[in-house]
Amino acid sequence: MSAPGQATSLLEQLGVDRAQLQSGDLVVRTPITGEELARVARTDAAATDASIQRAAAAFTAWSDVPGPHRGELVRLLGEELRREKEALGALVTLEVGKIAQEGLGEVQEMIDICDFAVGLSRQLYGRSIASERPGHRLTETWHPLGPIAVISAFNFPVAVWSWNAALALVCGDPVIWKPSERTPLTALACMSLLHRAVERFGGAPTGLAELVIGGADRAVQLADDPRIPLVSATGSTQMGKDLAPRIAARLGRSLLELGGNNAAIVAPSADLDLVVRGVLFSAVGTAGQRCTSLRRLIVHETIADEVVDRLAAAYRSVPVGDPRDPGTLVGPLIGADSFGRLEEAVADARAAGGEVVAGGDRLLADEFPDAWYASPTLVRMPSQSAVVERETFAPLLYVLTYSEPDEAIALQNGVPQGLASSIFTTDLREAERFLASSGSDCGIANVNIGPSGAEIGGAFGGEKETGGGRESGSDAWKAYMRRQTATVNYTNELPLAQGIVFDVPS
Ligand code: UN1
Repeated sequence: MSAPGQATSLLEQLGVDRAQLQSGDLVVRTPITGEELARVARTDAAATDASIQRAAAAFTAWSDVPGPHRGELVRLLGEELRREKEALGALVTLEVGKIAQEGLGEVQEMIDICDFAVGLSRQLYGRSIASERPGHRLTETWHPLGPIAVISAFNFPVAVWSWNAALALVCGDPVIWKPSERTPLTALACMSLLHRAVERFGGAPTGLAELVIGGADRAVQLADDPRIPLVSATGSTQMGKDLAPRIAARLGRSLLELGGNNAAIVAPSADLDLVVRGVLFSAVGTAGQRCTSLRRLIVHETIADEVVDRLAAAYRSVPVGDPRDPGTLVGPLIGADSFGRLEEAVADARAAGGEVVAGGDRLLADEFPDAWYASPTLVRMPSQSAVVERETFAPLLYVLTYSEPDEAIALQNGVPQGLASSIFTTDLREAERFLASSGSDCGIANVNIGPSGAEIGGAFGGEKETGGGRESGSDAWKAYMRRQTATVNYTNELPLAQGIVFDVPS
């Protein structure tokens, strides 16, 4: 079936109204062939304002629903996702060009976070704190926060929404979602599945989940609106730098998950079979378009030639092509711009003394003249020059060498971003040194796996220009709630804290 025909039938199966796909001003194309899939309407400023208004009204009702009942809605969403895993995964493949396995994996991430959130809905634990005053009780309670804006990127078009939405919904918060302009179809499909869950749930307020389709102007509108206490934004560092000051200017909260420039250190004791497999998945998987993709390999000088030779052989044999074909491991880049940035980075790397060991070319241009397939690219660099310090969202891996462990850690930390990192070693001391406070400065630090492909159970995010936010598992839910400290006096005395005496003379 043609890509447009396939998209139409998947969207129908997923319950998206045909009328939403035909007459809009936003043309959606598949990166697989460049063909048009649909025309979707953008949400204008007035309609966005109405969405925020509905979400604010929904908050009043939803925040009163007990947490475990809110969890029931997310449980039903998880069921809908399980039922439509294949269809939604295939739509992810069509809309962003991920291989079938990774499209399915992304939907599995959604199912996993729903399960996590259902459990969480009964565990929004506060604390009981020892009071310094006799007859007093001090507690901490987590209350719902308000409508949350979620701004997501093309590369994980559905999972990132679900990390935020599943947590926000159990925390008592409505969600206003602005997906990437490149991925409105998977967003419409998610809204339809959530709608099915809402119907089965019965009695959820209108405005609990809103969708805003648009570009940077809509993101700015959400960032500026004081009715939205938290804006959770995933995308480039530049996007974060544009939005964060606006949110801060109204003293709103932001949760930022921005660029990464993720490295793996390969120590002399490393198991090189693991290295080759781990590096391939992290560096060429998802065509290098994960924020956690491996971009820098820091190899001990004594094994650098061997590692590069083995990787170069593997790089040359990675099947690049139509991501719907089961044998394909690398699909297309999202668009021409991405390929342009890859070319530019390769040219800059060459100018800085880099040697292109594999890749760097456009592939399949005859078969798919309107799509952008790149050969996985491996470049040996003499040093960590400016081009290595910037994130290029493509299957481009720089190889650097080191001689002393401290030098490897300094290189790993010597970039502006701080998302994910890893070390391949069988030496316990080296591994622990990497994980210690003086080791990796990233939000994610792995041993004997690459930097990408995190599970939902851990907190996800990073430091420095990555923005500092944490989404998904662990206690990331606390960002979606407000903390209230309560002191209760159950005596007929009034002792003051800090022992202050404040007696009115009688
Ligand atoms: C992203 O690229 O924005 O850890 C998210 C990973 C995935 C999520 C990536 N679980 O690679």
